[in-house]
Amino acid sequence: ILTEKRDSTGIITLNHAEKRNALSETLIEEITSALEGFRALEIRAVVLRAQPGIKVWSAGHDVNELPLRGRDPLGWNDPLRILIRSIQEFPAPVIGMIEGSVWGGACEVAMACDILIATPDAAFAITPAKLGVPYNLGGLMTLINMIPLPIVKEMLFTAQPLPADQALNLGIINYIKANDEIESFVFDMAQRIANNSPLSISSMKDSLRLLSSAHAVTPDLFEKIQGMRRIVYDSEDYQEGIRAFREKRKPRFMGK
Ligand code: YXS
Repeated sequence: ILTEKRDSTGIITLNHAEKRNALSETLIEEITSALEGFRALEIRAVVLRAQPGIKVWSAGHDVNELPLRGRDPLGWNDPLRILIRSIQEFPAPVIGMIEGSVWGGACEVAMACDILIATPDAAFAITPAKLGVPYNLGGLMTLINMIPLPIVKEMLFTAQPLPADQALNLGIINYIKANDEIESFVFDMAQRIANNSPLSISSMKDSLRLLSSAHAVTPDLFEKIQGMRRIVYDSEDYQEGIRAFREKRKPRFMGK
């Protein structure tokens, strides 16, 4: 990643284009430690972006780091989960500046941002079904807090990209701006945020996080869901999804 401080705004630029900014443990650790550094500097707005003009904002979880059979690929301490929480718990607003396509877990990273501004070519594809991955409860919570349920279902079940104009119509992203306008638009908004009360904003951001995740899940319900998910990540289909990705071929899911 590249990091930059511009007045009270901190900028994180994903910078591993040769691997399409796949969210490896290393890349995620760089992002989370940059956020920790920004917290110490009392940064008042963060911009999370990729290199200008990029075709793929992020290809999502690094598939080569997905555990093979028998382990939850999206457990509490897995890097992607740590990244999502570090964005959601950062005391200042995080603006996702999206150019290009966003895949898999990177869609959830985008949806964990507080405000999303995208270029017309941006698109969002949530792809666990393409790999045979059972998305986790917290991750689904992030998605349904940002996306209307019928659209979340369409995105999860088809694994097809949702284009920026459709995302704007649905209120998933705040603005679409042309490539040559988006940077100044995003930084102007970051500056407006930085000029307001950081204490007020931080308390409201965290209150909204707590309110939006306040869903009663009984122990039975939780264990039922975990049991269902375990059947999936223990399945042949889960292994087939990862194998197919590595062999650069279409997966053949047999439902077992
Ligand atoms: O073959 P080399 O070594 O050059 O590397 C290739 C790809 O293997 C690598 N790469 C990735 N490596 C690990 N994890 C990834 N997700 C990943 N994506 C790409 O980057 C190099 C260039 O990739 P290539 O040749 O395919 O680039 P392209 O421009 O032709 O196509 C760009 C994409 C993004 C359309 C294509 O790379 C792609 O479809 N990537 C996978 C997108 C995806 O399905 N992501 C979901 C990952 S799983 C996840 O996020 C969650 C666990 S979940 O499944 O629950 O959503």
